[in-house]
Amino acid sequence: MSNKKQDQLNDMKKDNDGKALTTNNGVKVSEDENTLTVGERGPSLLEDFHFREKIMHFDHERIPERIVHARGFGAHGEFQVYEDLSEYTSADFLTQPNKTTPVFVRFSTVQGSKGSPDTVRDVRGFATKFYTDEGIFDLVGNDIPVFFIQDAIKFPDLIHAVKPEPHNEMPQGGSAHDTFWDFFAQNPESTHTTMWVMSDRGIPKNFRQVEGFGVHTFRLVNREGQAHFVKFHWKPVQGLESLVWDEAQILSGKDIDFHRKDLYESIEKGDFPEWELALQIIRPEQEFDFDFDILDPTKIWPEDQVPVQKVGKMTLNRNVSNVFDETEQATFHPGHIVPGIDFTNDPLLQGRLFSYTDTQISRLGGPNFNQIPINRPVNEVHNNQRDAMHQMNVHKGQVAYHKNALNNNDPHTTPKEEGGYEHYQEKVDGHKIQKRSESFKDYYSQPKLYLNSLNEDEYNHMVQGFSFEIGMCKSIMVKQNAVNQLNKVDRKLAEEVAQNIGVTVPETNEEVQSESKDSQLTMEKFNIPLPGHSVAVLINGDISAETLKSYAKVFTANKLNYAFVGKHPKSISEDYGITETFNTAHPTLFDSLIVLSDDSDINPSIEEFAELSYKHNKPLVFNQHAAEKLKNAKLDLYGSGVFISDEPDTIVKAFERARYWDR
Ligand code: HDE
Repeated sequence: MSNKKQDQLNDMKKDNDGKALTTNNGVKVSEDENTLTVGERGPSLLEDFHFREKIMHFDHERIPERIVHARGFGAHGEFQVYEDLSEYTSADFLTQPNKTTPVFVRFSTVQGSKGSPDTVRDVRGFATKFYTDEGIFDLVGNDIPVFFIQDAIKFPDLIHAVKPEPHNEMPQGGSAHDTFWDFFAQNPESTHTTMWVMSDRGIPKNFRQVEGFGVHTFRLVNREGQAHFVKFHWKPVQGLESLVWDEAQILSGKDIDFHRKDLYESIEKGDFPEWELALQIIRPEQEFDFDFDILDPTKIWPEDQVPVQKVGKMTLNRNVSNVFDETEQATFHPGHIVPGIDFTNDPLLQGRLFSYTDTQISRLGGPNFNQIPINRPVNEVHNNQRDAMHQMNVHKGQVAYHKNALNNNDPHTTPKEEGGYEHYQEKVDGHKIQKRSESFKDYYSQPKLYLNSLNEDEYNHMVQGFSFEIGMCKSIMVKQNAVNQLNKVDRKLAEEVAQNIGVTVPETNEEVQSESKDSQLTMEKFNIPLPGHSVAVLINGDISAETLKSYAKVFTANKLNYAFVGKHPKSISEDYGITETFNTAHPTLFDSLIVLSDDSDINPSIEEFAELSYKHNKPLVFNQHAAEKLKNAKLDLYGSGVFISDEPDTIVKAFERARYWDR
């Protein structure tokens, strides 16, 4: 399947097949292994231009990593709107259901550097570039609907606090350290987002199963110039799943590429992840109808109050050809908008509009980064901007200014009725001040709403998250201050965390009084479809090829990924084999476990595998022999989510729940 962006990229792709090796100046090279020297053991000669060029280019291969969101992984895809949304917006990609718009998505972690592990506890970036026929629209969002701060001027402070500490550059990839928790305690607006990060949302199982949120309040503007406030959401068709913290930590060592590998392999296999674009819309006259300020990025619009409408679908169906050329050089910007979409006065959003281009100029070495293939729009670009580093175009003609008569005033402006962008004509009136609006100052009601909306397991995981993270701080003062903040949200939470980390429970109960819940905040509400999950089948002793074949049949029929794991690799039949061994496979790399045994003694590695899978609450299936042999293992053979059966399709039943928290 081709799309406009792919066609454009294909035109720029370089293929070395059958080609002669040349220098960058096109001279054919005859020798690429030995430098030019005087005699076989003599001095090297600088006149070896191929050597000089090869080394010089290599010396400059690295560019600065992103200051935040450095570690990321991207894929191409398509977006299609379900119905014409012209009631709300004039944007062409949102009003034409027949139209397929190419997209490029980059998922990322925030804190860690480019080589940090995927499964750290962190917010995930979810940035989407829509290559629309009216220009590029970037939805530069996260997997958590709120943000730590309300004003962009505090962003450097937040990031300095969460990044590795400057005196020893530790820790890498996480927020479990003093400066982050000091920031948390001293900047109460960070409470809400931090609660989300300490919940299961902070350790997603993969990129395919995260939600996406534009976070800010944007405006949709229709052809008549009428505006509505809007929040953008991505709802994963794959459902939402998280890791267990212990599992996430082990994975950071076992496979630091865990998330990118999952996305890459799913797409390679043709198992394309999908998200539905969803909108929450507030009419202008409702702006002040809520007990929170709709411009405050630390607040959600509870879905029970402002329903979410699913309006379109995005499918990621193509991996990049080259990660540096495409993913690393991609420049997302919340300021890339198209006619029919506009900003609001959210002070965080306004600040972002400055930051992204600015950082991209230093990261990509000049202002012409829009000409890099991945960043080019699919429609034509014409203006009077000229020159600068790495100019890729050859501009014709004498004229590079507006207005002109010499070139018939081209390139010409376009009236708004014909698709020229027009900023929404909001009326503003006020004094210049540096002060946060009073309506932004309720820092605790929504954290409480989030807490009230979690189920018991999710609540317990959050207590563990806080206890681990704050517990890792060295300063007793920081730990105490952090617990004092939690005491403003919820007394029980503060008590439990205080006890776990050995600080004092604050004397007075300062918790915000609210019983409010939102039914859409628990991850439980997501249906988790079976396809795409993985099964490790551990083989003990002699299991017939026929038996394995009958299991493989069930896995294939249910689109489950699987591996037969044994002591040694072994080809069983033409199609089936033991591809993984107890040395290469690990329980954290699979969603579930089946143990098939004959009546020989169980291999100790299988016992360890089963115990860890049990600890991580995964579905387990043992055949009768295996169950007998695992009698002494540290797991409850009759516990929740443990099935004893010789039937291959028991795994389907076992996956009725992706995790059995009630063990
Ligand atoms: Fe970003 N952010 N951000 N951010 N952000 C960057 O831009 C910034 C914020 C987000 O995959 C940087 O090109 C400021 C919120 C994503 O390439 C930088 C503020 C949200 C990505 C920057 C915020 C995001 C970035 C670093 C406070 C969710 C990765 C490299 C006002 C809605 C995009 C770059 C990618 C990247 C600045 C807050 C999401 C420095 C000043 C809120 C997904 O410009």
